[in-house]
Amino acid sequence: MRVLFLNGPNLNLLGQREPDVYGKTTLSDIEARVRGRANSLAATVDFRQSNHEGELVSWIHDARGKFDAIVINAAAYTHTSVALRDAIAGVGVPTIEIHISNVHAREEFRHHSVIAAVCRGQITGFGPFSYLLALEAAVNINGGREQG
Ligand code: CA2
Repeated sequence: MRVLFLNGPNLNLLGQREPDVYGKTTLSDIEARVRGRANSLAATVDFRQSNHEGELVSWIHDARGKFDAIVINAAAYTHTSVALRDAIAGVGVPTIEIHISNVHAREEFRHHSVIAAVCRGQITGFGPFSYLLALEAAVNINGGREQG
């Protein structure tokens, strides 16, 4: 079970700016938690961040045949990127959309996700725990089981 975690623009600033909205946990902290949980689920994880739309598109393309699921926090590109939507739709790897904040409780422009319709589901508003919920969902949709 191989899961590719993709993080979009500005998520490298997590824990350093706007702690009232996004909390004090850094992206590295989140990665460590995901890796810990992945171990007990016998899953392997690749965890990446980019501020560049095209790089995210290329990573989605490259996931074909290498990963069983993609978990993506597309950040602001969630609301704008037809390119990410087309990549997710085209690659055929089940993809889970996640957000740290509850996008539906925020500004109206965050209520619409361009990628939601081509994802298996959306997890939003659980803080860093959204990443762990998505890992569980990724294993579940692939028929995985916890060891032990
Ligand atoms: O809640 C989420 O996970 C978001 O994907 C975060 C995006 C936002 O555009 C989405 O609407 C919801 C923003 C990520 C930027 O993260 C920052 C963290 C610290 C300081 C500044 C930005």
